[in-house]
Amino acid sequence: MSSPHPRSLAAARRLAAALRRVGDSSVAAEIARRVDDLLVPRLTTVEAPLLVVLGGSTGVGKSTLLNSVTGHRVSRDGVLRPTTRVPVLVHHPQERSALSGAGMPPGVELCGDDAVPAGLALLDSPDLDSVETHNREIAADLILAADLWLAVTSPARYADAVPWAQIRRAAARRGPMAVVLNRVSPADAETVSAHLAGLLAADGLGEAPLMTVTDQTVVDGVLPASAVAPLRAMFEGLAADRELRTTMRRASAGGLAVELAGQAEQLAAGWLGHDAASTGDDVSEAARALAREAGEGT
Ligand SMILES: Nc1nc2c(ncn2[C@@H]2O[C@H](COP(=O)(O)OP(=O)(O)OP(=O)(O)O)[C@@H](O)[C@H]2O)c(=O)[nH]1
Ligand SMILES: [Mg+2]
Repeated sequence: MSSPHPRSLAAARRLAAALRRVGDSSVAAEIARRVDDLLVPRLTTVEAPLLVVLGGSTGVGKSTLLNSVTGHRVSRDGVLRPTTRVPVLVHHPQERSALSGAGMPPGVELCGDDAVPAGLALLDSPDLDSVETHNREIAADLILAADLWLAVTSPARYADAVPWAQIRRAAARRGPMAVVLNRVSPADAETVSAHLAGLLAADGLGEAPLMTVTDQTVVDGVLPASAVAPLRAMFEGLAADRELRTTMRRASAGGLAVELAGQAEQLAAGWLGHDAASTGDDVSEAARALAREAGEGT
């Protein structure tokens, strides 16, 4: 068993307590909730199933990819946009209890499926740039909760401002990330993939692995197994490597700690010179302590 991280854990709890003392700030309460529900479990359950989130614009084929990886329709795909309304978390049936208390985002529909390798939980998200307010509201929690963010995009969408902003947000949270260029025609695959790789590198994201899935006929919601073989191989590789998963979950926790500490500091900075200044000092000090512990290797 890997040990928990007593100093980061204590710093996280101290920040949540300082935020709760603030009183009637809904932003402070929201950050405290995320510390308690998303960060603390990541610090205490490093060996829980790795949360892999498929994120991206509506219609890029997230649900179809997930269904294709399992080989059957687990998450509803469709032509009506947006199709996925609630995050669907697909996991190995024997790991359901390991998911409780492991920092999964709120409001997910759990679905056990033998085709998901143990050690991973795959989350099909609603489109995160949605016209639907509710979808946009859960987007932030999903980005924060992901142990591995799979940014799914397509030749039609990858250069658009909104999906790109989402890739940047996920990168800013400093957790492990990979990019899937989906639905690309075999003839264009090389050119489009090189262009996307160039854009990622220009944004400092050149280290994120980039995978290409070519456009093929969908039958009963599923692409041919060969189309998603690289994705499936990545999942199986992660499932087989417990040490790598633990390292990724630690990296995810570290990135999340720095992100939430930054949000808390920003909030406290707004109180300087006001009545809440001394409460703000507590929050700010607790946030800096958490960022320091996280920076020293969660
Ligand atoms: N021809 C073809 N159609 C695809 C492919 N991938 C997805 N589709 C179709 O595109 C439509 C949208 O796919 P979904 O998987 O529902 O997309 P999504 O990203 O989950 O969309 P939301 O849930 O709305 O966010 C469906 O009708 C799919 O059958 C592909 O590789 N080739
Ligand atoms: Mg979907």
